[in-house]
Parts: sequence; structure tokens; C-alpha cells
Amino acid sequence: MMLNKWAKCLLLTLGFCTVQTLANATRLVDKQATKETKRLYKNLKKLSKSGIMFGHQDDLAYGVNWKYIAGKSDVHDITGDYAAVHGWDLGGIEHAREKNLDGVPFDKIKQFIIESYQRGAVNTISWHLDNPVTLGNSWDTTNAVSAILPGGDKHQVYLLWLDRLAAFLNSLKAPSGEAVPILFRPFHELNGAWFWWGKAHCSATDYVALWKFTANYLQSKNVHNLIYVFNTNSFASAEEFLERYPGDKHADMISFDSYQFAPLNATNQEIKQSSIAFNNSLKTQLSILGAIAKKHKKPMALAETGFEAVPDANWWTQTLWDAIKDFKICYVLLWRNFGWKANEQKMHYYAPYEGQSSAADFKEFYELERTLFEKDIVHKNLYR
Ligand code: BMA
Repeated sequence: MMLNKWAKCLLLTLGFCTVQTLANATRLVDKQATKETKRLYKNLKKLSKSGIMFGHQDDLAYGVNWKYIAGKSDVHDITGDYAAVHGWDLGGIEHAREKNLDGVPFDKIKQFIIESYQRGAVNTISWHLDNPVTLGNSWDTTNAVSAILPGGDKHQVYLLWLDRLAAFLNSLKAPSGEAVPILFRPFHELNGAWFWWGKAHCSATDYVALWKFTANYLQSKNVHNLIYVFNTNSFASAEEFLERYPGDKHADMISFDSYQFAPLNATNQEIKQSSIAFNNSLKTQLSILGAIAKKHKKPMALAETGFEAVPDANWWTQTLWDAIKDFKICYVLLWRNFGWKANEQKMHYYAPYEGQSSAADFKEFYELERTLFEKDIVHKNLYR
């Protein structure tokens, strides 16, 4: 068939627009992102079609009743496989400390990040940094955001802290020389009231300014291995989720944190009730997030979740998986397995360990076709 000049022109324009739309959808905040970082981003979007990666905070460093045993992991003890996503926290790096706020040495974090990257897994980093005004911890809610922005009297302090953060991020180099890509989730749970960068303690304008300043400054320090993950805590509406969103050009992924809570002495029936309510609330939030993700063309994640000490034996398949299975999230990350918290007189862990009451159900969860652990993702070469 012969096409006239106008038809050809129209087809070319349409083709160009499609290519442009695809390019926009895979463009990162950091225009100079390394090629491994770009590939990971592109592959994460693809991967969400085949399943949901399982993640665990500090998984390789310690677990319930053990610390720093090479190769050990509570998840691996039950499933024979490692998590696909490893979460780490850099709280304390701002003071050039040797250990993070939970006592994990930064050189070990670095080693675990590099090793898991070499195996083909994914790493994500949060930053429970101290309050720059009082030097209290992240939970010291003295107003501080405006003080660290340009012109604020703690701006220089913040620059020093960012320099230290940048140096650590730049030190995450594989033996072959490239920087390990990181899903970076700073100033997380931003709509909560508990951190100094939380909603009640700074204006939306200042939060967004802090977000953009941080991303630009890190790039000016040659940090080009980050995928920027925007993160709220539980939310009730798209408006709430987006209230402090920095804009599509300034965020690569969208996510939220949501935990299940029940009183320590809850009866089995109360626990089941709470699991049903949590399952419903996750579904509601994920459907809102799904619509936002579609509109803004961003991959999405459940960046932190869990039910402390997992007192519900079928929680993995019946509550968590049932809630997330129909949504295109890239990953779900469970918080850390600390063990006995003496100051609070309770167990603090979110993934099961061998012998824990939900371990059998976790194994079933592992065996589901669409839950992705390390062995499911390594052959997909996420960095190529
Ligand atoms: C919290 C708890 C704390 C920890 C903090 C940062 O949810 O696990 O014990 O200090 O995260 O990792």
C-alpha cells in the first residue's frame, strides 16, 4: 500500500510520541544515573509483571538470637533461599560513626550490599538521621527542616552530613568498579508525626525543598547510583499521599509503610480480627496507590510492613499475600529481626525464624509462584 506524505508524517509523529512516552517513563531523577542503575529501574518495572520481590531489613546481619554469622539469615533458614531485596539504614553516618543507630557496623552494611548485589539481589536504604538542631534522634520532633535548608542556621551542618552520606554511597563499589544501585528512601513516613521531617513539624513547601535539595546535592557530589523512592506511612486518600510529593521529575518510585498492630495479650480471635482489618486496609491503600502509579507512570512498593512477632500462624498467605497479590508492586519489605527488646520487654521481629509459629506458612508463601526471592530473580540479570 502506498502511503501519502501526510499519512507517513502522521505515523512518524505517532511513533516518535510513543518512543518519547517510553523514554519519559524510564527516565530517572538523576539524569547521570549509572547504566546499572538505569537498567535496574527498567527491569524493576518489568519484574512487577512476574511477581513481587520479598525484602527484609538487616537480613544478613543478624536475626533472632544470632549476629554476624557468615551466610546465615532467618529467611534462608526456613526457605533455603535469601530475600530478593535487602533493606539497610544509614542513621549515624551523618556523624561518621562506625555503627548505625541499631549497632550495625557500616563496613558490614557495605560488605553485605556489595555481596548481595554481586549475587543479583536488590538493596534499599533508609536514613534515620539525627535531628540537626538538637542532635537528638530522628524521633526528636523539634522543628529542624527550615533550619537546614539554604539560608537556615544549620545549613552547613546538613551539608557536612550529606558529604558523609555521599562518601558512603560512593564507596559502594563492586570489585569490577561500578557503583551498586540503591533504592534510596530518605525522609520516609513523611505524613506521620514521629520524625522531625514529619507532616506536623514542617511545611509542605519546606519538605519538598528538602527533598529536592538533597537529591541535587548528592548528584553534585557524584552520587549517581540512586533510584529515589518517595515514601509515606499509611494514608487515606490520593490527596493525602500526594500532599508532599515533589513531582514526577523528582521521584522515581512511590511507596508507603504500613504495619499491623495488636495488643501483646490479644486473644486468637482478636488477632484474626486485626488481620482481617489489616488485610482490608492494605487493599484499600494499594488500590489508591495503583491508580496514582498508573497516572504518574511510577513503579510502586510496600516499603515496610509487618506484624511484630507474627502472632498469626497463617499471616503470610492469608493476610499479607492475599492483600498484595493483585497489585503490581515491585517489592514488599519486612522490618528487622532484632529479637528480645529488653527496654520494652517484648520480642521485636517481623520475619519468622526456624521454629517460630508462622514458619510453615512462610514456607508456603515462599513456594507461591509469584513471590520472588533471590533464586527467582538472579537469572533475570536485573543490572543488565
Ligand atoms: C524501628 C525499630 C527500632 C529501630 C528503628 C530504625 O522500627 O526497629 O528499634 O531503631 O526502626 O531501624
